[in-house]
Amino acid sequence: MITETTTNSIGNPKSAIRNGMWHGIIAHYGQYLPVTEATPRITLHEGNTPLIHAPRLAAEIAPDIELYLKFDGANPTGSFKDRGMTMAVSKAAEDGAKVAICASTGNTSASAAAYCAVAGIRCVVLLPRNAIALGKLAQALVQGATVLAVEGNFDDALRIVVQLSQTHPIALLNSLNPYRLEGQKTGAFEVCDFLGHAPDFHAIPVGNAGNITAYWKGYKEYHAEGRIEALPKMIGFQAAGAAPLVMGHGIDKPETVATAIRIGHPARGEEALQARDESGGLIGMVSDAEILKAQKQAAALTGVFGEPACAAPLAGLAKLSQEGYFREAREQLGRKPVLVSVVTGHGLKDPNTAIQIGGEPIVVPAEAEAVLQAMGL
Ligand code: AN7
Repeated sequence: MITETTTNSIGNPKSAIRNGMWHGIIAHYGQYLPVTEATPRITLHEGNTPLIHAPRLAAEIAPDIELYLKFDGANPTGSFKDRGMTMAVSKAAEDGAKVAICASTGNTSASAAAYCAVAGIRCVVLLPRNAIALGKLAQALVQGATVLAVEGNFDDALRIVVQLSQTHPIALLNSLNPYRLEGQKTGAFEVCDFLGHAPDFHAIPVGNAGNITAYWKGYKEYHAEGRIEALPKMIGFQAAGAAPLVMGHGIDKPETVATAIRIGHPARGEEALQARDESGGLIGMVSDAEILKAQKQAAALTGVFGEPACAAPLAGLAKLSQEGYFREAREQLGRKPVLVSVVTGHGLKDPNTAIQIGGEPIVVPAEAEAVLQAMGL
């Protein structure tokens, strides 16, 4: 539950929730973030996203867990990237940056473009040509970024922006920027604040591996502060065609329908493996067919419409549950383990894939009788 924060010493001490309204993660969690009074607040009031109990989905895919979805697709630009971007762009503005750059499989570029629009910083985004979802491309273009379609994949684009940010006065907004992780760790804080404790397991899609790293950091910080008593096991899932952390080596030509996580050389790979090992969790992989099935199941059984990448951990959970993975935890706890899976991006981002799995509408004449007939009544 969110209550008025009076301990927040950053900026206005009572600025976190004013008149019942949410003012973003820096306002709410500033005491845990590397900001000072001199840091401009570049915000779209991101965060405070719903944690939704999903018993109907759990009954279908993993009946031995208590499943919650953290719907980060409800952020202002439709993905979890906004948590990191409010921090990264605020710090870039504090440093006087005039130009910012990122490589992206889509969501980072949409978020970067939006926050740079707030700050008045020029934004340049490098996207793998013909390999990002339509909604994300539209966002970056409409929000005024310079959009470059690179004739290569995400890993190529990332290599270029890292190089340029090292040789030119250009702020790097990828999750190699430590402020991105600082912002994204607030997702873990929100989960714990809502539940009143940490979940037993935390499931998450893994691409460039920034978010699993950030969540683990957030849980560990809350634990060190004594705000939670136990830590979750971190369960990451990659797409089978883009699963370097499962295979144990980089993938030069990653392929998956979940374009958000079509990444072969994750920048935060080592940290992701560390999060897995420190927490006693795992990183697994699922096929594209499993991803698409889980995406539709999740939307139809929870009302939470996530993009394909978010279905990777859900498809993974179904497999783990069938294999009896949660049995031991259930016996130890004497109850179903609580598992939070992050729905990292909104399903509307990728309408082309959604239409493919959604099926065709039934065409009917404009008559009540025909509608009843189509309904099977
Ligand atoms: C919906 O936008 O990498 O493991 O450039 O958009 O932190 O990379 C997106 C990644 C999961 C994976 N879910 O997170 C980008 C980008 C969604 C995403 C991930 C992404 P990381």
